[in-house]
Amino acid sequence: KKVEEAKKLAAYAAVDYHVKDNQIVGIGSGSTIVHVVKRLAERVKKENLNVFCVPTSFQTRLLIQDIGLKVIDLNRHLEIDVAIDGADEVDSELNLIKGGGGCLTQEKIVASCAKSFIVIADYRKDSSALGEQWKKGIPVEVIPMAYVPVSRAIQSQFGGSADLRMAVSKAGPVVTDNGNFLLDWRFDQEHNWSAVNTTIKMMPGVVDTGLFINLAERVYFGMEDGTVKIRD
Ligand code: DER
Repeated sequence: KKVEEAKKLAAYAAVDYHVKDNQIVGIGSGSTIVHVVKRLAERVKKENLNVFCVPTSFQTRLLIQDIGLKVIDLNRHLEIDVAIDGADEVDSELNLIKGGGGCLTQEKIVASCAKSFIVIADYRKDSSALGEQWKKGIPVEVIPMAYVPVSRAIQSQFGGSADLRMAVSKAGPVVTDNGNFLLDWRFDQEHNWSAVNTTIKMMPGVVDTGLFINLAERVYFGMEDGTVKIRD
């Protein structure tokens, strides 16, 4: 499938250009990074690399363990050399919407701890403004008891609608790896995303937002024609 091939292209480019021996590598979550884990395991085996991986979710922890890569956690006061992660959408200033997979909080922590944060995405995420292609809104992780006041605060301050993310294969709301709820804020106009991010982050009860501002250093887009487009 075209999209899957595009994800693979982006993932391989990022792993091949950015991962070196004796590094600590942050591994994001979602479907695109599955190709990162596969490629990384291939290179570790072929080149006998010494690499430790920092997971950003239960999903990624299991992926890393199952393929035989070495896991290490942030509590080992370590420096992450490079973090590689997917995105739901990328704009022209490298602002990201993330959290489609509900793992934004640990992803943002790892991305912020990394010397270099590299994003990989297929061509569907390649936008000039947020909201152009991604219509599921901006995820906001909230402490469960606060989801109503936070939802109201976002809506009254910025408009749109912030709805509790309900689970599909579980009764009730989605619960994150951190034991929290998620709101998906479907915005209806352009905003200054840095200001929005700061304001929402300050709302009592908010854990983090899916707006990744000034974090990504480079994005590799896997394109429909089999090429890789780089945006710095
Ligand atoms: O949930 C997340 O933050 C994921 O990284 C998401 O942004 C990208 O997921 P995908 O690679 O499955 O599109």
